Amino acid sequence: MLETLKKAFSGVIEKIKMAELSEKEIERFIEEFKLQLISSDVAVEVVDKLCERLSEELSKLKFKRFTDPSSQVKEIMFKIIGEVLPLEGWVEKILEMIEEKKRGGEPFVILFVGPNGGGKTTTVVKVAKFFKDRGYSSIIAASDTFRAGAIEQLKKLAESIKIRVVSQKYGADPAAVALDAVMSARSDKIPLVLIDTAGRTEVDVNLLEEMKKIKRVVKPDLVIYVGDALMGNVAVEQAKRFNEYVGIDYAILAKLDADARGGAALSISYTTGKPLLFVGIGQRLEDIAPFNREYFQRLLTQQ
Ligand SMILES: Nc1nc2c(ncn2[C@@H]2O[C@H](COP(=O)(O)OP(=O)(O)O)[C@@H](O)[C@H]2O)c(=O)[nH]1
Ligand SMILES: [Mg+2]
Repeated sequence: MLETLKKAFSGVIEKIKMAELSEKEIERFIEEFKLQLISSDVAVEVVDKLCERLSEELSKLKFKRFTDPSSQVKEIMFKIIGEVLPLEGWVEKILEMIEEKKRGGEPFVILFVGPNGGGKTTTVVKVAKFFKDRGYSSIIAASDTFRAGAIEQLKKLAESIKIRVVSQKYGADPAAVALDAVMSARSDKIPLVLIDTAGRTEVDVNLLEEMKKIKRVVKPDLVIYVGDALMGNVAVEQAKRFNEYVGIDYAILAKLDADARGGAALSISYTTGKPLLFVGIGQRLEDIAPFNREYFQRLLTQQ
């Protein structure tokens, strides 16, 4: 997972440990770092920002006396990453929001949007399990009424964790299905509604319009983009489009376990201005991780 990104970071740390920090050498390290980030499929604006900040911080370091440069360089790296990828406790914030709505007797509603095959349906059920394990049961709306087999796939996954799915026929209005689910949750006092939606191979205006309509009708508390980490910059661009057209609050990247580059994970927050909430790290329903500081530091430093 994230092998090339790890290499880029450890490369800088290793080299600075071994070298005196002459202006020229710093420049050379940063140039190398830049190329590695680009080959990790990190978005250009994020590459520029990271290199600019690294250069600033390293030139400051030169004037300090230190014994172990590697720990200081490591610290600098995490500091500048934190500037492009705010790694706060987003999940804890959502748990508080769910609790607050629950106290008011209303279900908390999350709309999931994203391309076809990105991992949306699996992620919705993973999120249902994640919150169920923390005491919040949910109802899932089968609002992908477009793709053949979508409703059965969702029901089968949800059944395995004993979560109810509200569905209608294929071709039904996705917004109506979602509203049905919200009404069921309200009358049965279920605190959470998760809306699974359709994607398309191409993220086109029709799909974006459909999502916009569901959002307008259902008025969810949150909209979350789910993309495929393996798609790199394409996933980042898609998230941007969904954000501009529909408006998103968070992003989730599935399939990080299969992603050697890590560019999308590093770029998505900075380019969309929206936090990365979870990452999918496998095909089992427990394979989801809140994307916070501890998790990311562990990812980048473990062998
Ligand atoms: N390795 C891996 N595979 C995943 C992950 N999330 C989803 N998948 C797989 O990706 C494929 C598409 O997922 P699906 O949820 O149907 O995508 P959707 O079309 O966006 O709803 C399925 O085979 C999933 O098992 C993940 O985090 N890691
Ligand atoms: Mg699906």
